[in-house]
Amino acid sequence: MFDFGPSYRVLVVDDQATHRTITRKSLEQLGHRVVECAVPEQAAAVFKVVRPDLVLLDVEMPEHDGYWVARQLRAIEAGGWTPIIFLSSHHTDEDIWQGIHAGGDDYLAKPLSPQLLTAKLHAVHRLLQLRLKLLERSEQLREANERLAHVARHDALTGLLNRGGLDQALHEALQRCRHAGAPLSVMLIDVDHFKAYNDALGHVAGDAALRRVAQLLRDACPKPGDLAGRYGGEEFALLLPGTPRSGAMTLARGLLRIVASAAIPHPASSVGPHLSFSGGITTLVPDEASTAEGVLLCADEALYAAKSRGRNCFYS
Ligand code: GH3
Ligand code: MG
Ligand code: MG
Ligand code: MG
Ligand code: MG
Repeated sequence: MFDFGPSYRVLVVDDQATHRTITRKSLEQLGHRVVECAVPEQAAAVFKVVRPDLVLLDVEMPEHDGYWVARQLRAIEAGGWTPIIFLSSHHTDEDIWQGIHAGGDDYLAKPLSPQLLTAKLHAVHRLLQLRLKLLERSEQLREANERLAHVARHDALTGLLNRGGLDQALHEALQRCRHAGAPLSVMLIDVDHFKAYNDALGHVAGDAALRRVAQLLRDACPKPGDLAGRYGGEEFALLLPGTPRSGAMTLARGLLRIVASAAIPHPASSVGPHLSFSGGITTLVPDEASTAEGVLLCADEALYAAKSRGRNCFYS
């Protein structure tokens, strides 16, 4: 005899009690669990509740035949697959053709031979194992794709959105704000005298400082929908959909306070003893002519103005 591993839940649909009993006994002897259904019109409802591993289906039944039931079951599954095996005393080539055409996987003769049933269950078992493996693989692939998509849009050092992720988010924010007639504020933030920081303390300390700044910016994003990203090098960007100029200015003052109170020592800054940054802000209610490039250019010009005004400040 074959080793089937787990026992299966088998749905037996047959209008005749004697036939159901014979089939049930054969299956139970092989260690499987059986749910019986005597009425073809109820088979679909029972199937949904029981979620069987296998269906054994009589062909000749009153009102609706087994082919009709098979079509009902196949319609429920939507991409899933539960093996359906017909059991009938009629098994001409035409009967078998109809059964397979209706969605059945196999067609056996009544009275059921236990040896044949065992062999067919073995074949079904192999297919179910294969199906499980395929499902596992596709789930692994889906997860790998998700991880890849995340890595592609995020910066490895800080975990913030990277340039590509920011560009996409900015395009989407522009569209959403244009449709809603809402303002969009964008900040470009650049760490002050960061080359000197690296020169004084080394690149490892520089990396750690960038991670600290990233964390401060992430924590400072007050609203859901606000996004922080690393634009490149020691430059960061905040996208603030729905935030008007006044709100962006308030946030900017908050950011300057936050980075000051973080008090990250910067021994080579002309601004003071601690690390600081400068920012450029642009706010618009986007229209058809608004582009991501145009918005970033405005924010960059404002950033340049903040640098010119002595750093550790924002310009709008
Ligand atoms: P400014 O105040 O005008 O912005 O001066 P700055 O020195 O910050 O600007 P500059 O563009 O001259 O230098 C930027 C520095 O940022 C140079 C570069 O080595 C450093 N940098 C960029 N990316 C990284 C990084 O991933 N890690 C570290 N440690 N340093 C980085
Ligand atoms: Mg019958
Ligand atoms: Mg019959
Ligand atoms: Mg820079
Ligand atoms: Mg800089």
